[in-house]
Amino acid sequence: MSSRRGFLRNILAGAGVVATAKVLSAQEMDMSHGTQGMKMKGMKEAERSHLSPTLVETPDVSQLPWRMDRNVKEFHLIAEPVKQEIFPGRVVDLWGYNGSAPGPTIQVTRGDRVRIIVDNHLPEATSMHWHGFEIPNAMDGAPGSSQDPIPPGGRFVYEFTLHQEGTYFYHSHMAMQEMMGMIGAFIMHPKEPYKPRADKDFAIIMQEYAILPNIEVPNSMNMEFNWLTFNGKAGPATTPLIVRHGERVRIRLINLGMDHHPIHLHGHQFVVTGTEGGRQPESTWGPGNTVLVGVAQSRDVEFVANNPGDWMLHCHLPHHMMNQMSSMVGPLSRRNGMPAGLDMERGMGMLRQGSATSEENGPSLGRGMGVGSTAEQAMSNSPLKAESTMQHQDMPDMQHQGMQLGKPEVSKDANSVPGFPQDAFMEGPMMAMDETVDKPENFGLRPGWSGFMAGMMTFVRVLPQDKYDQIMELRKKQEGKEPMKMNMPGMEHKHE
Ligand SMILES: [Cu+2]
Repeated sequence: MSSRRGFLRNILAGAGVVATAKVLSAQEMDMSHGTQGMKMKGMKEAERSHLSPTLVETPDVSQLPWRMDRNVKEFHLIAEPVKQEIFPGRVVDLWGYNGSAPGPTIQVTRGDRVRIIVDNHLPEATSMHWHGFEIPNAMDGAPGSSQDPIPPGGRFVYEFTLHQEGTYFYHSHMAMQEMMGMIGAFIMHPKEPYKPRADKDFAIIMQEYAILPNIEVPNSMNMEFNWLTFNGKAGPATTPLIVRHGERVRIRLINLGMDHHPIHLHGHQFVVTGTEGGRQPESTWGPGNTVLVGVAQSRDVEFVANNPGDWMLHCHLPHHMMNQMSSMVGPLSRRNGMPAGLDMERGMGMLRQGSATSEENGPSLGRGMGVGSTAEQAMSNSPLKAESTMQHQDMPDMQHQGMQLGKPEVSKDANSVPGFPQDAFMEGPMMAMDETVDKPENFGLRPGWSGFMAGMMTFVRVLPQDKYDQIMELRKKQEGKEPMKMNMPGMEHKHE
């Protein structure tokens, strides 16, 4: 998020009017890292007025600041490897932008002239595509056709004028890099807010990863996934959306991955007001509570938060409501483990070491279904003993993650019931980690809530004024200690 003022100066010095379809080598760039944030101009004044659209919050993801260069809004994105904690204790190696995956959110207004300096700090070439933008072909970021890929250490400066409005995004146009996390939201605001004006506006990017417990690198070639994230976090590490009772809320859902996600909201009907193509005519707004967000699509939903309470917002694919699913089934739910038959690596095609495209791992990875594979742990499939299943010593893996280790309630004859267990040991009290994921936005949730939140799950918390104020107060206090990611200097969100 630093502004790298040194080389911005370089760029700007010779720039004047920038027709900057040029890749710079590392040597041409002054890599001195100025750390002062770019001055936010324009946005604060705009935010003061109710005549302006509400700024979009992206919980758990920062906002990308900009500087004005005469009439051009200048942004700076750095494609780079990142270490990201997607879940308490689970730090993984992703590729993203400016320190996170998804990368920081860009917000502009229709009509803006925008310059985006993209530096490639990856060990291989990349490209930056502006998804759905109607801009000159040379700015499209299609590697090999509209431009040369940006080499490692290189830079490409994009510049264009935006005449669209809606929920857009930027992403690497190298397919495997997309699966390492390389996407970010790009919100184009209208000059005047839509009517009725949204009081709260949020964006959530959905991603999925395949990562074995003993490795930190996602397998980008995999076709099944065990970590599902909203804005780079798996539940219960996701940050709830906080709204006041009675407010009009917009949620922008963005999907770029291998799966489609039916996103469901509890307690409210909403209307779909926008797609990746921008605002939809009001005549198309039929009520619903689940919206399918397909790959490469975005969907805006709007509703009046007229029903107080803590409402789940989640992908409704059952396996997308779980964390590290396959690997936890064994150790957690079966005292004597899962049956041998197919080891998880082969079943899910995950990496032990190296890269998915290496000679050893490459061609058949994720597709091999051979017999005679080993178990993930040496274990047999003996029946569960309902009364003694969840001994703490049976779950060494879980203890360090700060779980509360409660005991699930099961009936005495549970094992005589065909199909048991299903969720008994997959979610519930023993998965709770309220304290570990404690943050202002979780304040006042029902104790033990976190044991039932996983994967692509979060809350829309529709709060009465006093409770809302309490959380905003806590948030302010916390901001004093460590900067909240959604805020930046000069871009305060209104919490009045
Ligand atoms: Cu899903």
